[in-house]
Amino acid sequence: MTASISEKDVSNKNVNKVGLEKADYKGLPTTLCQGCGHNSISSQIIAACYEMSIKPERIVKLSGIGCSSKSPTYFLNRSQGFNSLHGRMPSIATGAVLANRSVKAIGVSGDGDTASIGIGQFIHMLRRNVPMVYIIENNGVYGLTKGQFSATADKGQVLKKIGVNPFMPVDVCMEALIANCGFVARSFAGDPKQVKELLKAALSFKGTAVVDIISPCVTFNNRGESTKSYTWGKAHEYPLHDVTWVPKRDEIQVDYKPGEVTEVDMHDGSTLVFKKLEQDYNPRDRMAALQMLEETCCGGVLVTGLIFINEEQAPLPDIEEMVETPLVHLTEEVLRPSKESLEQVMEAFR
Ligand SMILES: Cc1ncc(C[n+]2csc(CCOP(=O)(O)OP(=O)(O)O)c2C)c(N)n1
Ligand code: SF4
Ligand SMILES: [Mg+2]
Repeated sequence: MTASISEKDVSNKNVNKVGLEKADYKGLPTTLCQGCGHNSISSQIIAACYEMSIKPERIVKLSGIGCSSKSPTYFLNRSQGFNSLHGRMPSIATGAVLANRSVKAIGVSGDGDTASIGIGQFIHMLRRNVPMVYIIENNGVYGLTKGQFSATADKGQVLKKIGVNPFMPVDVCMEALIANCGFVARSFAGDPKQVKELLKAALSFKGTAVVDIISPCVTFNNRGESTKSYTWGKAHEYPLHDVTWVPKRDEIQVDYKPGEVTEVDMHDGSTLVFKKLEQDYNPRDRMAALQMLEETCCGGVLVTGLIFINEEQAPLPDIEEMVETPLVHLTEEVLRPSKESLEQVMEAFR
């Protein structure tokens, strides 16, 4: 049993604002291949939740099927979790966040789980704005079933035992933008600092936050010419900005020249600070985001960062006017309709 805040030494610098150490955010030892990008993403989920002082018990972990979907076992041991069916995680997530508005949902999916079998569920989750962080651990293959091409594999890519992929890839960020998603980001498992800051921003967001992370499969898809490999990603990563998440209690220390920094206030009172890099990119301009993805999709670069943000859209529980109290805590008296309202309902069917 982990010690509570009162039992811990408050002078311990390793303890966060809710009295927990980083080790309290860990999961079971991984059974994934050594060097798999998915492991490095799990480490950044642990770091982000610890640094944000989120109580692990407030998080629900959701996944589908795949190596990526196994990974929730390897972080946040103290959270609830549901490892669902291949491509069907969004349905389970929708039910969970409607039934209990007090939980934060983190979904981990794969490119097969999301862009192949799960593409329909993915799109409908986005148009409903289901409040959750939706991570796609994107390696271009079905890792768990031994490396077949997924729907995000590059056209013309060659894999030794599989052959040539004749089909155009699905770009999950572009799909998210088209479906009106209010938070679309892309990162690379080989860039852990950026992954962590984007995850913190996603956790501060009120609706669906899609984080597409290129996550190399070292066993089936890590040859230098693959756009989902470590070598290619490291050589071609093109960050749009330096992104830093600042908690609401910290004052923002702006040490950049005016005009070089953009700030975005998040729903939980935290702030996102963008330092422009080479180009003048505005993550609030949806059409510019689409154009940028279109122009760079086959351009030999891996564009990373926050691609689009729009905090104005209502999330699903607001649209459905769900009560704040988790449904499980509603008493029978509250749930039972009055005689009059029942009669009104019956009348509507006559
Ligand atoms: C309905 C159904 N169809 C097919 C499968 C077989 N299957 C299991 S995992 C998987 C693909 C996983 O690929 P991805 O989501 O990219 O995850 P990765 O293993 O690459 O992380 C498939 C096709 C299944 N489990 N269920
Ligand atoms: S097969 Fe690929 S995706 Fe699966 S654990 Fe190994 S490296 Fe990771
Ligand atoms: Mg995959």
